[in-house]
Amino acid sequence: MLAIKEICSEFDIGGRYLEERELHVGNINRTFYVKFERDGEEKEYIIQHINKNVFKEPEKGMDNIVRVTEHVRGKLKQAGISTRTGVLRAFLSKKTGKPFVVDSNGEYWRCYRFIKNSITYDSVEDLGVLESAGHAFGEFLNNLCDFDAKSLYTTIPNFHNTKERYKALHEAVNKNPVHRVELVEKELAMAFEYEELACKLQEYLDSGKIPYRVAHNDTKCNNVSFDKDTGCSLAVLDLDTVMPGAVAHDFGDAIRFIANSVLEDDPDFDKVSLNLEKYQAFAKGFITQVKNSLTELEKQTMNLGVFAMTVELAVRFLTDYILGDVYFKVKYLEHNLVRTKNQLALARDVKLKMQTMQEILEKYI
Ligand code: GN1
Ligand code: MG
Repeated sequence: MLAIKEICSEFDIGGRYLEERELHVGNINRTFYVKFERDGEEKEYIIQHINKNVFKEPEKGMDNIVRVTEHVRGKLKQAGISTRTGVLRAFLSKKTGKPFVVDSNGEYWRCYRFIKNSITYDSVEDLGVLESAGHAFGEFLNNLCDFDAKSLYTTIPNFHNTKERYKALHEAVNKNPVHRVELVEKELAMAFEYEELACKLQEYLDSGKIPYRVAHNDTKCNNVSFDKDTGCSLAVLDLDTVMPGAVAHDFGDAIRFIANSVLEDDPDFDKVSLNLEKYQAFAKGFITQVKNSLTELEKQTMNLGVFAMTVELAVRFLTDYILGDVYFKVKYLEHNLVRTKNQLALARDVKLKMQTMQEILEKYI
């Protein structure tokens, strides 16, 4: 891999390089924080290596990101909100004028302005911060509600198509390339037990009963940046998967991550549960932002989204475990299996709490 300093020199950012450090965030791309100095001022940037194994056509993906961030920037300006902190800005290559650089190995890199004094959290305990995260994702969708979803390039086909995710699991089981199927019989049985309910949201989408809209599609709380001092949300990050999707996918993915009592890869499965206080805080921030643009049925399917996304992640982690860890970054041998068990435990709890979740949601709908 090329030196980050050299990659930086290809972008139109200028100044004197001071330091870099890798940020170990996300399961797909590699991310680096870089500091420069210009005219006596510190300038901070994020350099990201785009995983081509996952994002097959980085140029088209970057085109999505530029169009979407421009749209959001316009909305923020209208509302008098700072565009320096409220939305990502991608820098251009000095040579090509494109929002990415291709290195001599054919690898793709992008460069964003690092949002000053910002921080991201892998887990959040403070209910105010959780509400703010909900607000951020809800507002992001709201700002894009007049953006033509169909005009976006689909960076990963069938990304949240739960039925297709099950198909991929079946295929992995049949292939069994690294002889792990025999180790996961219990998990497979549980995943298949949940299949019908987990695929219901997809059926609503397939039959047109609920619409495809512009969705973020990866609403983990570490994909929002917060002001270090005030705890207020600033911008939504990680825009590679912004493409047509269901609002319930975004709500569900956020809840399965943020309202789990433990991290998604915590091996203490007895501690896994859906924390209803956290659920309520996020839901309040999110739903109050999006409710005016949702149809009745969409409102009724939000919690189905929580179940579907939790099961879908279990299915994706399990598929990857069976295939020999080819997609998600893993830190140890059983990492994907631990993630699977964690998400299955969460799905069980979500199913038990559906009714209570709906009662909470009604307050904000
Ligand atoms: C990946 O890269 P990161 O951590 O933001 C994945 C999400 C999963 C998540 C699980 C493009 O997101 O779909 O929910 O891991 N992103 C992609 O932690 O597959
Ligand atoms: Mg991320």
